[in-house]
Amino acid sequence: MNTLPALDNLLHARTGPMTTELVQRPAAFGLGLGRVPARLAPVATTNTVCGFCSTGCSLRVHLDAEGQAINLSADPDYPVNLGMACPKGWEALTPLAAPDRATTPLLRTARGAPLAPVDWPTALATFTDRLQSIQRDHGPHAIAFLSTGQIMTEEMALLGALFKFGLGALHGDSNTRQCMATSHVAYKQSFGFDAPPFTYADFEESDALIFIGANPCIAHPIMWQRVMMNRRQPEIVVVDPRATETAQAATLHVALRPKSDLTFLYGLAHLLIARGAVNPAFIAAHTSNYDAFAAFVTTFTPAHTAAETGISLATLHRLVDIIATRERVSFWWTMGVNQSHEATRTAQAIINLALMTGHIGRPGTGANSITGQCNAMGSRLFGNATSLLGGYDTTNAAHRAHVAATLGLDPALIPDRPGYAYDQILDAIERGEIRGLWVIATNTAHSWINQSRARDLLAKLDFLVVQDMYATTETAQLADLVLPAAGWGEKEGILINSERRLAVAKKVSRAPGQALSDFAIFKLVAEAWGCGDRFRAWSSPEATFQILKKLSAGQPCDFTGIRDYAHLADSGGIQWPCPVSAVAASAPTPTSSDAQLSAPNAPRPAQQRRLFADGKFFTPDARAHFHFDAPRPMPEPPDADYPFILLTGRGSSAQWHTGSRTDKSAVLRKLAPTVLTAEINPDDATRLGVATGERVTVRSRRGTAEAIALVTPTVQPGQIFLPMHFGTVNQLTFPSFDPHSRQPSYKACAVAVAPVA
Ligand SMILES: Nc1nc2c(c(=O)[nH]1)N[C@H]1C(S)=C(S)[C@@H](COP(=O)(O)OP(=O)(O)OC[C@H]3O[C@@H](n4cnc5c(=O)[nH]c(N)nc54)[C@H](O)[C@@H]3O)O[C@H]1N2
Ligand SMILES: Nc1nc2c(c(=O)[nH]1)N[C@H]1C(S)=C(S)[C@@H](COP(=O)(O)OP(=O)(O)OC[C@H]3O[C@@H](n4cnc5c(=O)[nH]c(N)nc54)[C@H](O)[C@@H]3O)O[C@H]1N2
Ligand code: SF4
Ligand SMILES: [Mo]
Repeated sequence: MNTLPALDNLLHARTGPMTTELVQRPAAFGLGLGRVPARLAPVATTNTVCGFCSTGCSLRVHLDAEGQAINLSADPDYPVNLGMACPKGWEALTPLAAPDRATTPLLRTARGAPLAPVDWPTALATFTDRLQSIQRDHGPHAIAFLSTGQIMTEEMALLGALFKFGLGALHGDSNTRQCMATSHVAYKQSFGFDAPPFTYADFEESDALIFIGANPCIAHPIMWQRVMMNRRQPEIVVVDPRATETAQAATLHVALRPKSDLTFLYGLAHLLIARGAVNPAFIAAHTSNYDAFAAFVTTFTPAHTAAETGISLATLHRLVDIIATRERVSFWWTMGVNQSHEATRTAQAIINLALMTGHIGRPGTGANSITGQCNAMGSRLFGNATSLLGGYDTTNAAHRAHVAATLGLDPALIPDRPGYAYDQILDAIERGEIRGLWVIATNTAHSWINQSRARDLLAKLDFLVVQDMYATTETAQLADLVLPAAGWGEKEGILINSERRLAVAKKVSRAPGQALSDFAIFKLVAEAWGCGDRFRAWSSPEATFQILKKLSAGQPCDFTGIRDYAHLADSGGIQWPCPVSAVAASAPTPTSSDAQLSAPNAPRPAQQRRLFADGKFFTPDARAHFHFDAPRPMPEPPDADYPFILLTGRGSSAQWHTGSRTDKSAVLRKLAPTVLTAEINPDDATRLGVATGERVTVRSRRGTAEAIALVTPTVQPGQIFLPMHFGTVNQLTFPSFDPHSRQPSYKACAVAVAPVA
């Protein structure tokens, strides 16, 4: 084992310069900084991309003489956020300084013993000894990992490659399964590649924007700002059981019954066909299977659709009018669609509407899945979970050979089948098949569905490693070994936003104590494990970026035209695809002072690019395919004992998921309730004798949560809304999954509500 020299280098490197491109711009610091003590006066500024949501806003971080971040402001020159940021972005530096950061590795030496600090060599030796002994006793596939859409692309690629091609294991998945798996599968089947087609300019260029199961006011506030900048007097339609902040700002709110979306969308298709509001030329030239789809939707009559969804005929006709008459119609969806027992077909029903009307490939159109986490797109392309690095097919021998050759590896090292999905990994733990688990940048013991079982299974493991910024997360508290990770702002790499834009996140702060970047930890594991030679070329994040670039060559996501990090930084980020021809065709741009340091005269591709302008899709016949299936009933409908449907989702723009980062900011804590709040309709509240501010229990067949009632007409009678940011919420949720994407259906289960006596 040859870890020590590498470790020395890594720890030493932490004391070096924070960023390689400190740009002197003293004149820029007059604004926004207030009274900064002289010793903290910024001497430089650098641009980075936000590490919370998938919008991918650019932030200008102001640095002291040592290159440490002092504070930040929103970047006015970036094509995504145009000088805006939401509260999480403005507060992005605060969670880095939290007192509960993991600053050394922590080890539990016996069951029930507390976690105690150990040094890195001990942590690495324990990691390899325990996981290798599990593999010896139970086979190579008895260990698994669960990772994230919140680390750098280079980090997720290295993890996936290390685990499968180095540690010789098969099963690894990420929280992207909870989030974007449905979009991934839906696009892949319909378009031939996981390719969200839009660019953010489409928010401004649409005549009608139809949001389905999406609440961008809260979850993607800066995308919503872009909608507000639309000057075409657009219709804004929100399809959501709740009158969300977004629905309240819409021109039409379609408050359908939870999980009736598939019927609703087929009903719209039926009406569009009946009205002759389809685009036969587009269908004939660019799609397949339309006739079967048209025949299938004949039974989705307006009367049937209205009865199943609770939507009036007048509303159905008004919406069909909008789609039929507006020139540029765009469809947008998020978790209200992706988290469902029939999610993939629902997403494809949206895609089908865009295809049959030809609303795709033109400005202001598209069947557009909005991503969730800052790098969900990176994990979809390079997580090495469902598909092989770079979107290749792991079951295809030619693809495996190509990836192996690009990486300089023996093809035999590349597994010929995908590993288990998240839920299947947990099932395998239950069976005793998987006994060691490595959890990276996700908080399973809060965010996974049906928590009691999830926690029982984590406790059943022989060895649980958690690699996180904080030792206090629910999952870290259950770990046998905690590896302290640097977070966003303390390391560098590429994040890919919802519109496929690659951008560089920079190191602007030193990680605390002995915390290391995930990249560095993966490299150390490779050395400790004895497979470091296979990853020699992955010597730094930027060297890894060059490897990923090679893997992208010739794929729909080809970004070989991006020269390096400096090129990206100078270009306002770059959307894929960006093959060499995309930049060769464009003129050199005037260089900014950033560029003069390292990327003189690198040509920029156009800043806003959408896919499918030529009507050619990524399927073998270049046609988009219509997919459909009959709707199925909700797996756990309400009944006499559990009469309410529980909806869950984002509570406020200040709260991020399980709160491990956002709860550390006093500013963000002031912007949202700090206790679990249950939103309930006034009719139900009156019937139950509950008033706002009073305590209620929300009970399902799996658990009970206590909450404070918030009586509001924004939820329909018979429904309850709980924000996901509180640990008890997933005690209640019912574990059902979409059969194609295996994404959990977090947003529908049966509960009972009662006042606390
Ligand atoms: N502030 C903040 N922003 C975030 C996040 C965060 O935690 N906090 N997380 C990020 C991530 S990872 C994600 S994935 C996105 C999620 O972004 P969104 O999907 O927009 O957020 P959610 O609140 O989960 O769900 C959206 C809506 O789906 C509705 N819904 C529930 N059931 C149904 C149904 O059956 N049909 C329809 N049509 N709608 C339904 C809910 O009422 C809810 O308003 O947000 C990202 N942005
Ligand atoms: N009921 C219900 N449950 C849901 C949802 C819902 O709508 N309803 N939504 C689901 C969705 S869409 C999602 S995406 C998931 C999110 O669920 P999680 O992924 O579990 O949520 P986070 O709180 O974002 O957890 C990320 C963890 O990574 C750590 N971390 C942050 N940055 C780094 C880093 O750079 N390195 C390392 N090693 N660690 C880091 C953080 O401290 C945190 O502990 O929740 C899902 N769960
Ligand atoms: S909208 Fe998303 S990317 Fe932009 S500042 Fe807020 S959290 Fe960050
Ligand atoms: Mo998500």
